[in-house]
Amino acid sequence: MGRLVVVSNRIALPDHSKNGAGGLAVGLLDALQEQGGLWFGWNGEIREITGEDEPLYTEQDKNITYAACSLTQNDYDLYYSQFSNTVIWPAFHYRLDLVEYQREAWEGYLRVNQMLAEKLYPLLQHNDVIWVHDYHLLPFAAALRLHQVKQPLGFFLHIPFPAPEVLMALPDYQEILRLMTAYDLLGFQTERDAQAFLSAITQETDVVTVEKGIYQAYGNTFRLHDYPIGVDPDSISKLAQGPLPPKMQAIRKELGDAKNIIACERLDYSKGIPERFLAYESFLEKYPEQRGNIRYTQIAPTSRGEVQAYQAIRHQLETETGRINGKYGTMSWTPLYYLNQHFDRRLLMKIFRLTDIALITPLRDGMNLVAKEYLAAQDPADPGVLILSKFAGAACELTEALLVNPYDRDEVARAIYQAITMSQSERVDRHAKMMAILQHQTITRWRETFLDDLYQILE
Ligand code: GDG
Repeated sequence: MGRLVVVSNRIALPDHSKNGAGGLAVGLLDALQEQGGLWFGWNGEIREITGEDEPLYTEQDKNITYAACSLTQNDYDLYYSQFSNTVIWPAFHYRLDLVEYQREAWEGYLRVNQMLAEKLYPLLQHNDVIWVHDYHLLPFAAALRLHQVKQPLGFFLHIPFPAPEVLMALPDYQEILRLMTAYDLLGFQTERDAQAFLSAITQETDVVTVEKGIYQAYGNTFRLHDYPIGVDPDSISKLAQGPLPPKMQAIRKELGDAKNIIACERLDYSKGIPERFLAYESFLEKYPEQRGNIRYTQIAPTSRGEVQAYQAIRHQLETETGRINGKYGTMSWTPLYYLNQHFDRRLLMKIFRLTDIALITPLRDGMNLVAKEYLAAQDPADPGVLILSKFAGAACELTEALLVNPYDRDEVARAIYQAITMSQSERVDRHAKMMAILQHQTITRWRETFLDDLYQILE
C-alpha cells in the first residue's frame, strides 16, 4: 500500500502532548502514523510579502512528513475569510441571509486552490492516495488534475451539503458541482447530504449510474457515499473519569445540587445559541417552579472573530445573557452562565460527566461531535440526557436522544422538562442504545471505511 497524503486547510503541526488535540486530528494522525504519509496544508500564518514564492515549511515526525505553507493577506481574505467562510459556510448551513458574495472572492478561492495544488504536486509519489478535507478545498482535485495527477483522490465534506434550491443561490454553483466531480470518491456525513449532492448534479447535467454509488458526469467517474464521523468513546470515557484536579473540585461545588445543563461549541451562528437562550427563557416562563433548581452553562470559545457575522453573534449573546439573568436571577441564583472561553479538553470531558443535560441544538450541523462526546463521557449507570437538534447529522444515528426542532422554543422547553424529570432507568436505557451505536461507528471505523473505499480505486 502506498503513502497516505492528507490535505486540509489548516494543518496541525506535531503536538507531542497529544492530550490537547481533538478527536479528529488524533484520528487522522493515527491513520498517517499507521501507513506513513504526508500532511499538507496551511500553517495558519499570514505572510507579509506578496508575489514571492516562499518555500514550503516541512517537518518530519516519525513516519509522518508535515508540509505547510503560509498565505498572503490577500489570499487569506479572499479564499479563507470571504469565499470559504462568508459564502460557502453560511450557504451550506442554510443561512443565505449571511452570504456576502463577491466575484473577486470566488476567483481568489480558485486561485489559492491552484496555488496549493502546485505546491503539493512535486511532493507526490506515484502510488500515493490523497484524502482532501472540507469546504475550503472543493476545487482542489480539479486543480491537481491539471498537473496530470492520476492518483486516487478522495474528499470528505465535514459540513452539510445543502438542498439544491439553497445551493442554486450561489452564482457559481454549477462550476462548484463540476469541479467536485474531479474527485474519485466524495464522502459526506449522512445519506441526506450525499443525496442532496446527487440530486443537485442530476438537475444540472446527465448523470450515468455505473452501479449503485458510482456515477459519471462531466466526463468524470466518481463514487459517492456517506461516512458518519465518530469519536473514540473509550479514550473520552477515560478522560472523563480521570482524577479530578483541584480546579474541578471547585467546579463540582459550584454546580451544586441544581440540575445542570451544559452546551459547548465554537461561537458560530450555525450552532443556534441565541435561539437556545430564548428556548431556555421559555422554559423558565413555562415552569416557574423550576427556577432556582436549574443552571445552564454555555461554553462558546470565539472562532473566526474577524468575520462580521461572528462579531454580531458575540454581542447578541452578551446582551441576551445580561437580559435573562437580569430578569430571572435572584440574589442567590444565576440561571445562565455564558463563558466565551476555550476549555482544556480533559476538563471539558469531566464537566460533561458531571452535568445532567446536554442541550445541543444547532440550526444545521454536518455531524456534531460534542453530542457524541457528551454521551461517551457519561457514567453508564447514571447518565445525563442528550437533547439534540433534528438538523444535526448526529440525529440520524442518535435517535434515542430527545430530538427537537431548534426553532421551536416550546418544544425545546418541554424537552428540558422531560430531561430533568426522566427516570434513571429510562436514562440508562436511552444512553446504552446510543452508546452501542457510538462503539460501532467510531472515528477509527470512519477513516477505515473511507480509506478502504479509496484504496479500492487503485485495484
Ligand atoms: C465541523 C462540522 C462536524 C469545542 N469547544 C471546545 C472544544 N470544542 C471541540 C469539541 C469537538 C470540536 O471542538 C467541535 O466539533 P463539532 O463536530 O461539534 O463542530 P465543528 O467545529 O463545527 O466541526 C461538524 C465536525 O466538523 C467533524 O466532522 O461534526 O458538523 O461543523 O471535538 O469538543 N474543545 C476544547 N475546548 C473548547 O472550549 N478543548
